[in-house]
Amino acid sequence: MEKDQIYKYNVYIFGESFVGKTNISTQAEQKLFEEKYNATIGIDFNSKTINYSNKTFRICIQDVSGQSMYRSIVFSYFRSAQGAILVYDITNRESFLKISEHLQLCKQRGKDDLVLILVGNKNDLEQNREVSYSEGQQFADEHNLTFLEVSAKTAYNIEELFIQMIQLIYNKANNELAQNEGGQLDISKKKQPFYSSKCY
Ligand SMILES: Nc1nc2c(ncn2[C@@H]2O[C@H](COP(=O)(O)OP(=O)(O)O)[C@@H](O)[C@H]2O)c(=O)[nH]1
Ligand SMILES: [Mg+2]
Repeated sequence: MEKDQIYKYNVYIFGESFVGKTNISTQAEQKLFEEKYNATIGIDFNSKTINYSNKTFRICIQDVSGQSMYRSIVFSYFRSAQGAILVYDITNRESFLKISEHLQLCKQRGKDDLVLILVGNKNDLEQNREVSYSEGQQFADEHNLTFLEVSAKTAYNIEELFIQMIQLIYNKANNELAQNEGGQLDISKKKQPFYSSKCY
């Protein structure tokens, strides 16, 4: 029975323009990388299906344009999202410094138990690195975020990123269920509620 069930999660990608948000989501979905820059207008949607631990998960990835004029549209939907990925570019210190603003917006506008992952992208460009791995890790530790460096170009850690996301969301939902019922956590016996039935 469980095999037929699909767990659907909405995940947003935030970060400054040019950090690689669009390429992370297209690499995840279609294994595509685009050298040429195309500015995202509004929001792009991609979805990624992952089979993990005998279950099927579908992540709807909402790729948000950096332009702030779109933020109000974005945030009207954001409240129901289960996860957010905060992306900076390891070759651009400015983009790293801006992460705290994106994080603040997520904390203000997202649901209380939103799963947050900090991502340093373009890890293939070691020679141009401006943000060390340990700086990223330290920021993540301070704010209680999961941290990964990835490359949308080589696909390094892209699959890992989305697997970690579904694990974190799935475990959180099951923990909450266990707590609400005052019982002990036993994932095999818990039924997880379905979230939204479609990508927006
Ligand atoms: N070398 C390298 N370039 C990347 C990577 N990810 C994105 N880019 C390039 O960075 C630019 C901006 O990427 P894009 O995904 O459009 O950024 P967005 O504005 O955050 O959506 C494009 O020219 C991409 O080809 C990466 O992992 N490595
Ligand atoms: Mg984009």
